[in-house]
Amino acid sequence: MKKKWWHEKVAYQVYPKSFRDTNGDGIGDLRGIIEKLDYFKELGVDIIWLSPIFCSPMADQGYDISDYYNIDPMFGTMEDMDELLAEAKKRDLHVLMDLVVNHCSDEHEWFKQAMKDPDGKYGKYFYIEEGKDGKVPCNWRSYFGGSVWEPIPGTNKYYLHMFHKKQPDLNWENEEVREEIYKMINWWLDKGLSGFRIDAIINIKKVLPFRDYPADRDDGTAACTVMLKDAVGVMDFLNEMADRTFRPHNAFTAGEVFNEKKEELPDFIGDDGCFSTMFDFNETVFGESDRGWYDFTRITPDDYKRCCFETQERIDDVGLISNVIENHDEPRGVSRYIPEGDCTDTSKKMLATMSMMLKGLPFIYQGQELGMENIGFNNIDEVDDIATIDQYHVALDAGCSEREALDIIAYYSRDNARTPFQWDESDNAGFTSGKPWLRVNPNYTKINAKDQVGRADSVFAYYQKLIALRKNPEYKETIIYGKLVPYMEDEKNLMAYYRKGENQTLLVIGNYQNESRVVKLPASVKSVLLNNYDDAAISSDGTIHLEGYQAVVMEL
Ligand code: TEU
Ligand code: CA
Repeated sequence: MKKKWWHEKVAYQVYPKSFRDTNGDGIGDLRGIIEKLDYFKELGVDIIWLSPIFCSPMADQGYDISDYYNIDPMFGTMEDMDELLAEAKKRDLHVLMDLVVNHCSDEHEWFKQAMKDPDGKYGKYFYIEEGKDGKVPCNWRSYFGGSVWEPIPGTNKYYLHMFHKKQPDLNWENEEVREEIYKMINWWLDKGLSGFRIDAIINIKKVLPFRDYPADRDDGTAACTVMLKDAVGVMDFLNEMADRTFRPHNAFTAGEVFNEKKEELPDFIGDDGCFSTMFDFNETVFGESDRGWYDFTRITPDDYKRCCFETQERIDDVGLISNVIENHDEPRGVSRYIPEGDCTDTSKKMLATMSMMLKGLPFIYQGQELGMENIGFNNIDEVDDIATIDQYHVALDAGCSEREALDIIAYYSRDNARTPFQWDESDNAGFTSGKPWLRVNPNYTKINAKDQVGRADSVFAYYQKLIALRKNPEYKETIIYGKLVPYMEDEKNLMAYYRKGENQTLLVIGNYQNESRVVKLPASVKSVLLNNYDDAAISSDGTIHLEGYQAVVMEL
């Protein structure tokens, strides 16, 4: 793998709407981010990814863009964006924006023109199909439920939306569309962006002509993802885009790729791949079922371990993987991957160690560094997210009670990650002086940045140490071969792996349970580099006594 400027860096995802509000409208804004750039430096991160801040009706929280060339007034102005880029550059922070080009908003000018003349120039910017015998063109189900086809009033035609009906898919088969997209990407890169996180990009290649797939639900629909296995040629689009935009700018790109085929990995993230990195979603998609969240299998510590290692071994040296514990599409990781009732600062630090020391580029999601947790829901009216509301109804339709349905969405909803950032113990956690757009987690008086920054035993301080260790010149060359310590592989609730370099071998070990245990070490210990307890009881007989949820990084 060739070294690039982003290797050994650590990235941080900002969800602007929930990060910090400076004008009292209850919505986070760019000025709120500008004022906190030193917070990112104090944590030790290098790359900042901003979830979308372009003009948008916010049907899907900004992932429905109505103007790619302007900042939505709710977040601020283009001058604010220019100031953010300039202030970030002064601090050697790289800024990424979110590239959402599988679809745009139905309020984008292109789509408005298309609806006026579905057969005209702009109609060809989208997928517009005639119905079959008065029915939709095919039985695919949107990511957010219901058909992917929306009727065009006054015609027997429909337009395609893999996501919400206010997110019409752009027709990537149309070269004019691709040219429009490349022009926009270059415009932003020329403004000084370091790159992009690339949204839902695996969906841009459709199986044509559109056809039904065997239904996986009683309503006769099939998950739209089912077509991905038959969609051939996405790499042609991605390489063309990279050649026309990313590569000439040496831009950093993080692809949001799901369902990729193993043989495609070099094309995605290899030395000559179209992206700099892609995310490990193995732990995220574990236990999924097309029938809905009510039918999912919840992940255990051993599942988590296996998912992490399967990715590490699959990626091996092909390219750079990006490891996440959570993001804006997922629940809070500490509430998901730590067994119920065991969620403490100690176990949060253990989880952070297990993920952050893996080979790859860590993306920390806002609040993860504080150990922010799921919020829970008393009723569906507390939920804003379209995906969660859909899954709530899917659970009820499947026969779940109201309480069961609320418990299911409380565990999986991405609104858990979108509650306002918890800055301090003042009203609304210091996020806003107004009414927050989404409920603040009531635990903000106990979990907030003001309490943790500067406190040596806080989760925040532990993340600082983890990031510093990853960057420590003495150890940053250690790369994991992705192998468990062989005789520990089948030990229940024990996660242990090597990081090996030319001259060092590190052992990363986590006791993923409340009960303490004694573990035989594979070699003698030169030094303990990180520990979420005050000390590590290493005995002369070559064993270590691990307390509940103890994590230790040692040099062997
Ligand atoms: O998510 C794309 C995606 O693959 C979905 O499965 C997503 O994980 C799901 O909608 C979560 O319930 C991207 C963005 O990250 C997501 O926020 C957007 O909703 C989606 O694309 C549409 O732009
Ligand atoms: Ca605001």
